[in-house]
Amino acid sequence: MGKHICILGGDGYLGWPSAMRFSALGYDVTVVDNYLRRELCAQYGLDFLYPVPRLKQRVALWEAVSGRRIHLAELDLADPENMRALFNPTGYERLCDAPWPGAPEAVLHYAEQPSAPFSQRDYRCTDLTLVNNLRVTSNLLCAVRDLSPRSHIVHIGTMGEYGTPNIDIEEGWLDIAHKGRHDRFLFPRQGASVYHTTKIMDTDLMWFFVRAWKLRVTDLMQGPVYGLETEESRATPELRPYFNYDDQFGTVINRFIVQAVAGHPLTVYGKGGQTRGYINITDTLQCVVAAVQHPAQAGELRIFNQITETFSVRELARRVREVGRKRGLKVAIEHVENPRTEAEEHYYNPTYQALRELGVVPHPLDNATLDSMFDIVQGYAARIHPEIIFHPLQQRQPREQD
Ligand code: USQ
Repeated sequence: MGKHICILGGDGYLGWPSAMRFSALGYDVTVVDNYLRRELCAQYGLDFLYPVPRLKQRVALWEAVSGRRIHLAELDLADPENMRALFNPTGYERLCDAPWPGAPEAVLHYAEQPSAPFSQRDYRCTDLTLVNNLRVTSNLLCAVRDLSPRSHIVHIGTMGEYGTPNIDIEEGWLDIAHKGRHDRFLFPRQGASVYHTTKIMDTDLMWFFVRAWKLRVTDLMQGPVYGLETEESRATPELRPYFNYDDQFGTVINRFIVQAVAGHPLTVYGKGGQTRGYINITDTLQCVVAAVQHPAQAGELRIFNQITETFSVRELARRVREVGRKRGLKVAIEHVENPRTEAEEHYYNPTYQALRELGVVPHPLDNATLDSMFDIVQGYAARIHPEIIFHPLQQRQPREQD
């Protein structure tokens, strides 16, 4: 097999930066996307902070700045025939209009609806999230089993699969002693949203396929990501990943910076003791490269916790306020009623060593990083729509009755 990597969900916040990174490293990269997230954002009026060209243009721009070609297929992977065509030379050549680069060494799977609040906004959003996420994962597993069993699947999972248990969180697995006997199981999972629950189901499905057909799979349990610039996007702003700051698709650090720039109070949900593991987008790229370059064995479901450090949202708000104030902005913090169902004060102590052992060098969040994010976001201040920053009434929580 050559160094071909297929990136499912290649238009996304992480998909496109990953495509450029692997291309820069000399891989033959194929990106696949049906623009689901873009279309959902357009349909619900959730504009990106800045315009982001569609993949065809980005692929051409990347070729112009790097001299390297990324192959593109615009198609819906929830259709099993589309997924299967990607792993077949004739199907691939028809879809990508490019010669078959050989079976992929790795398939990076980002092709899922990624938002927790969106997944339970109403019954249609729940249906879309469940059907899309589970079908794409299942289609991928079947296609790899049947057509490309040596390809290494690297799936983006989430730390939210574990929830916030009152014990330390291990990297995916837990050794249990019960009535004098011992065994090893997946670490107990308890998602706080429909979206997180689809990721738990993905893990179960992948574990079954690994046991039954000896596939090789890495599941990366990632925390909320922040940032909007990677080494490759510095060539031109049109290569930046898209950036949401709304309360459906925006992640919290990105949102707080936009709020500070817009003069909107930083929206800490509830008490603000919710603690998560955070990671810079550039560290995410290091992690996925490390996972691909050190593949799982046949018959192994390998799970890594992909975070750099932990913060409560209260602490994050204070960090963003401090940097914003140094820049002369008036930044306030407001504890708003929590639109989510989650513990607001809890124990949180995850392990996250395995990726470091593979050579990942973490970059903790510092004021310089926040400052560089402010620099970019302030350039687009005129494009911020305050009305999409916080709209709790649009959301429907599971505890409500019809
Ligand atoms: N939060 C606030 N104020 C806000 C937005 C969020 O206090 O304005 C809080 C949330 O209630 C939550 C925490 O900040 O406790 C993180 O929220 P988030 O929106 O940044 O992240 P989340 O919804 O958990 O989801 C994001 C990505 C998802 C990924 C997940 C990793 O959208 O795709 O899987 O981060 S994790 O959180 O570890 O599950």
